[in-house]
Amino acid sequence: MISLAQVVLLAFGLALNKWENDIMPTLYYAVGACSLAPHIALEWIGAPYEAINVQYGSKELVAVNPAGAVPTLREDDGWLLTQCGAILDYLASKHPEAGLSGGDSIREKAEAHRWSAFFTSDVHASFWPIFMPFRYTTDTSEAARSTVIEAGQRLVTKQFRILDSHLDTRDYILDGGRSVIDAYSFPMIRWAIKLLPNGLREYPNVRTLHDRIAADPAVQKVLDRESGT
Ligand SMILES: N[C@@H](CCC(=O)N[C@@H](CS)C(=O)NCC(=O)O)C(=O)O
Repeated sequence: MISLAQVVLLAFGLALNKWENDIMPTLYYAVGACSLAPHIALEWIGAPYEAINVQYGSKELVAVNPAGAVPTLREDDGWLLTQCGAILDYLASKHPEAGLSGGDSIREKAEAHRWSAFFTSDVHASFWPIFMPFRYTTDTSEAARSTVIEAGQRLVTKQFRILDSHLDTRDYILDGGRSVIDAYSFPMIRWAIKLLPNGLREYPNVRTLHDRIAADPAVQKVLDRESGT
């Protein structure tokens, strides 16, 4: 038999949950950055949100994220969340009705974490030497810079081979269908198109995923907003 205290606690929990779900988020993003992923996720979700274009390390950004990096998410009550993977996971959990988590079973959740970690730690990290070669060598010569960039390209290539092979039998990265993890892949696939010597030529499945995501009107809307058109 359920007690009155339990009923009150349950009602309180439900009210808290509803309140947490109803408050509006603000995304701090930079053009062309990995913040494009939560920007797309927010658009897919379709609930009200605000998106603010910021410069890396700006006063406005450092006020919400001491690292001066994007993405940063701020909820209306002042709660802040950084780290792209955490933000995507949070948004998918906050809006189960959008069906972007990739599934709720223990294994489906583990797969989502696995691929989120892959993009954060393996793919994103492989691009760093290409974006900021001067952080990876104390040699200031042009030759050293080119060598670091080439090393980064090799690292990215290794990760894209893994992704392309995974997509051989799938339309989306997670078996549960389109998810925030596809959104996570999108900015990185765009970087690869620009920064790998052969673009996506050796990764036809990644190209197909890219084209599928890029054709989505919600994604086009976000890209237009980010490019200021
Ligand atoms: N581990 C962080 C990395 C965030 C990050 O470094 N974002 C880049 C843009 S893709 C950035 O803001 N860079 C600015 C800087 O490093 O100064 C995450 O996954 O959110």
